[in-house]
Amino acid sequence: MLTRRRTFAESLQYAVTGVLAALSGMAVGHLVAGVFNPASSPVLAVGSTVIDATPVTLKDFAIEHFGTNDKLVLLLSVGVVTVLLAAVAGALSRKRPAIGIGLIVLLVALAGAAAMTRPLATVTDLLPALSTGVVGIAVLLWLRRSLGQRRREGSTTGGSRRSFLYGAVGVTAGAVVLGAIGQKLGTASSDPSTVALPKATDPGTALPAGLDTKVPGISSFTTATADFYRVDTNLTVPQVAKGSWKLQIDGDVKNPFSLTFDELIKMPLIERSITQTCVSNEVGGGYMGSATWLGVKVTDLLDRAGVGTSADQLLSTAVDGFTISTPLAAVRDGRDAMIAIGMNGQALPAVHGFPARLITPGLYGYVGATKWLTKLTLTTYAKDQAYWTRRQWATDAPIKTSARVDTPAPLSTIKPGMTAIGGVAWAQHRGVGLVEIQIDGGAWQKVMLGPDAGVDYWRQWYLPWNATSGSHTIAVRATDLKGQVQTDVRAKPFPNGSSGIQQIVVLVS
Ligand SMILES: Nc1nc2c(c(=O)[nH]1)N[C@H]1C(S)=C(S)[C@@H](COP(=O)(O)O)O[C@H]1N2
Ligand SMILES: [Mo]
Repeated sequence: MLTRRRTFAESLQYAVTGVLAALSGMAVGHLVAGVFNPASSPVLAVGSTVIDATPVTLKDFAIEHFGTNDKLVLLLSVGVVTVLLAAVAGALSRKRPAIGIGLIVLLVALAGAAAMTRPLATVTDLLPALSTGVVGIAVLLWLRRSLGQRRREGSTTGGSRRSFLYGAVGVTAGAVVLGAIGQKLGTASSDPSTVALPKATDPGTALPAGLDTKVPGISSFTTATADFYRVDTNLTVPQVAKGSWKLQIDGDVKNPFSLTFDELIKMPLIERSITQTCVSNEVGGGYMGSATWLGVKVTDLLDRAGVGTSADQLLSTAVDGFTISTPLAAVRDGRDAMIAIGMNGQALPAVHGFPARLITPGLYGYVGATKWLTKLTLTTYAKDQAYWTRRQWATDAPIKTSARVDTPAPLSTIKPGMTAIGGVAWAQHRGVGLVEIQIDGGAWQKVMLGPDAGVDYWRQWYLPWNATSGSHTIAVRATDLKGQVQTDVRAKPFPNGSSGIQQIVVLVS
């Protein structure tokens, strides 16, 4: 009995050595990646590979388009699985050290392979995985030695138990510090907020004041940059230094060329208010935002390059190899598709694509809003496909007309009496003509519209309402300027955007 208990305690200690070896190895790998390329960090490289490999049809939209929380969940899962494997291997290595070392080698091989199969990987991307391996094995052997020593001396000696404990605490502290330094290095390499931008040569019409103060609870007319939704496939935000960045224009063009950031911002600049929407936005959802964008017209660049006759697709590539395909006809039909460098009066923040991104009014982000843009290629749909269209999302994806209730909040309880029902409606590039609401299944009634900032921008709306006690359902629908009412047919985001009418329930008491 006593020996069995002792065996268990020993296995536990060996499990701890396995976990500590894995953690310290990963921390050093993260540090090395912070110096060379943050995305090659073992956990991140494995996580990104998992994202790309997950079949679209098996996933909910939230997993397909990684929002910030989903990324955290994914990283934690990769971490937990690694720690569990390391604990098991550590425990097994009590009798057979080869098992512990074998597992570390296997994990390192996986992380290395993941890093090397990332788009644009270079040989230096192997360094984090290699250092993870070297440090992991060294720590494993070192901790084993202190355990082995202890056993020879008899486990009752407090001195050796203490030395193992100190070793373990030291390794943990070292791992935390090195990992944190790696994280800091990986995110601090460029600071967009210090970039000064020129004024627009064509500022468009100034944005009128919205209903923000008039209707409490309504979405503000301009979405603050800090509140703007973020959707991309990146686990680490690409940190692009504007000094080394270039925008290349190639493919079916007479004069391929490239521009530095300083050359780009010397071109004529337009400023436009545009509402961007993610195809993964559910009816009534928050994957959308409205901002004033500063940038260079895509057609100015295309004119300079001289587009050939074969192209029907503008294929854009991000610095990490991610691609987006945009129908060339849409880009050239007179809408203000632009290479944006500014958002709400400042340089783009890193999460929204610094130093430059594509913005195409009227199209969902996955077919027109490439962040960290570095290349525009004139090509054809027959020849080239992009990240999401290769995964069967629609090639041409205009944003569907829709409306959302912001206030009262769904399922909230409000006081009886005069209040306002309000929200936003959008029909990018067609324009919102009419918004109606329906209370408790009654007649559709016209609401008041907020100021008009052009067809590419959302419209705030509201209706004063005398709320009476009880439970009420409120539905909202928008009609575009051509008189086309939004469809009431329910659709999920895949493959070309959600549809249907939002209906909310509120309790008045
Ligand atoms: N490089 C890159 N650009 C990208 C994406 C991406 O994953 N990588 N996602 C696209 C999608 S699906 C959307 S909806 C918008 C979101 O832009 P935002 O994060 O600035 O709101 O970026 C688009 N551009
Ligand atoms: Mo999206």
